[in-house]
Amino acid sequence: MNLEILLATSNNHKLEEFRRILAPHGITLYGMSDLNMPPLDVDENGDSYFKNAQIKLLALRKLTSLPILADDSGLELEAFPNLLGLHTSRYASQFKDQKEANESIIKLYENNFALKRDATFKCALCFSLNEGDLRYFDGKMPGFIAKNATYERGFGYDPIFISKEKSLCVASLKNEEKDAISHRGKACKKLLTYLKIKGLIK
Ligand code: ITT
Repeated sequence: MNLEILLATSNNHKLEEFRRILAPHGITLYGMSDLNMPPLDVDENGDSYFKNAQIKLLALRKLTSLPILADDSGLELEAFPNLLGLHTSRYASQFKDQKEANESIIKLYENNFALKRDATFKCALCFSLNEGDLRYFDGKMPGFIAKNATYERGFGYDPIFISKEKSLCVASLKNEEKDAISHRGKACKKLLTYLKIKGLIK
């Protein structure tokens, strides 16, 4: 039994993570370029991660009859509640590259020992089997902002995020270790349970 799904994202790191999480369950995930679709061009102006995931998904719903999955995710900083969150990817776009964005976050905490370093990665998934069908799943990963960045694996803000569960930087975890505890991995677990109940995967 094989289920084919189109992933509504322009972020290849997300595509890679979803593929490694979903492939063992008999799911073939297509990126938009696999279907010769141009990159997503949508205004992510929803007031929640779920709404933004839905916006990405609905931009493609009329273009394919395949089931579609969309992810909206972000990093929330307890000490700076309005800085990232829904604007997480926009925040990085004002810097030369992601590394510079990561360093800017580390600097926020330097010399300010009173600031709480608590942070949470959040992921909202929107899934549509066909037109008219929309389901939502979410996951989160609690942790802390690191004092120094670690560049080994992962992407985005992984190098500056310490997982509470593992007490290690997420960028130093093996792929399967990240997927077992990550916001995306946890949301995918809920999606997989739903797909099993629907009889779409074993
Ligand atoms: P799409 O909208 O095309 O899916 P995007 O990268 O813009 O791609 P988001 O709007 O959901 O996606 O932005 C989420 C940002 O949060 C993303 O660009 C990363 O910088 C960061 N992020 C999300 N999940 C992450 C993870 O597992 N590890 C590190 N950073 C992550």
